[in-house]
Amino acid sequence: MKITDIKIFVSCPSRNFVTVRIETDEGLYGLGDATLNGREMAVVAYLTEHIKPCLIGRDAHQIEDIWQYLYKGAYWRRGPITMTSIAGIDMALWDLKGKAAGMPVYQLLGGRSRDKIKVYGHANGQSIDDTLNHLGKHIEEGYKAVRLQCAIPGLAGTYGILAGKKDYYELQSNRPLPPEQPWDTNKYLNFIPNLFKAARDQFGSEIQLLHDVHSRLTPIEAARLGKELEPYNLLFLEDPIPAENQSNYKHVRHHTTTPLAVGEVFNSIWDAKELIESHSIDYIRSAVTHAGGITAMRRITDFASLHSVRIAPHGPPDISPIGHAAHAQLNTWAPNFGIQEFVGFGGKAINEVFEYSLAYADGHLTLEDKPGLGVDYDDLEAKKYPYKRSYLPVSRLEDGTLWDW
Ligand code: GCO
Ligand code: MG
Repeated sequence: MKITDIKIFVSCPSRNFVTVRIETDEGLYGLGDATLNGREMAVVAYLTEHIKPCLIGRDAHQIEDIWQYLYKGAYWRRGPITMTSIAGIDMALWDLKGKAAGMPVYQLLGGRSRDKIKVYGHANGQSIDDTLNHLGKHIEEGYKAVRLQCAIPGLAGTYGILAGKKDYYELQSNRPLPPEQPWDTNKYLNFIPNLFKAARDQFGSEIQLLHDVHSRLTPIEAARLGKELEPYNLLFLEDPIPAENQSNYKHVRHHTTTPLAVGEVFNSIWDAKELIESHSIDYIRSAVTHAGGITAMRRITDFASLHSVRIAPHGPPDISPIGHAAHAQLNTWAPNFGIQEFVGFGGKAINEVFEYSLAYADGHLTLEDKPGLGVDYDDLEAKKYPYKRSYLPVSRLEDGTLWDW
């Protein structure tokens, strides 16, 4: 099965998505997600200029060799642009192999380990009451696990909180430059335990709760937060500190029994190696789309399982339905699957452009058995939704100092 063409599409049916379509001489095509939020066009350039010309004419069945060729053969290894580009190609090749075999990708990985995929949703609000109302709605919809984020009193704007039902992405549509948000660690640390205390007081101990720090703390501050949240029994505390310094997680770990999760910005197994080997974390949150595809995530998953670490793949709205489908395939197989982040697919336009065989019910996703990833992409329909330049916000302290993500 020879690769005859590789098409790269960018569209914005509510969010920017980069979609890879590998075409073959057997008439089959494979689809992959290569979306990197805020850096979409850099990935498009890498795919168009540096990957596509090298792959035309190769055997699409040689997934491993193509992965090694693009990773080891590049000389300049790793990095988000390279690894997201490799991910788009790798996913499309797995999709193709599944279609050629007439089997869903999870069968090729080793078969089904579970019937359905447990997910966690997001409850946000401008106040504790607001956030708890949103949590209540999730519980009514059957969610067994929910992430809680709340606007921090005294801070004008908090990331991850929908202000008047708009997020940072929509807010910047008339001014496509990185928005800026204030940050104050003291206000944050003083407030967050109250949110979780109120949630447990109102909803009891059954519902699993999570929280995302977005890497804003130092190790000792994260240790304090972890300790203060212990009475509220979190499923995990996500990205408490930046992870360039993997050994920093040991400090957090040694001070608290709150489980820790990290990895959404990682782009290779090397970013997580020490964290996993030293058992400094409980969940690895790398995404198929950003960590080099299914081939790479299968390795990360196996490596993590040796150290009692479970996978909890990053599942934000800025990963396309193709990336979510790849996660569903991986999660159906992975013996050490933990939980999948899932906030739904942003509306009508997405469903006109993408087809996917995933359905939410009662706190879980179920995957319909279809060959490959079980997805499709309508490139003509997608033309109605052209790319819009857009950025994630940056954080600054009150005095103007640029702060960590
Ligand atoms: C999450 C994330 C997202 C990211 C976003 C970046 O846990 O879902 O932290 O909110 O910030 O996906 O592109
Ligand atoms: Mg996160």
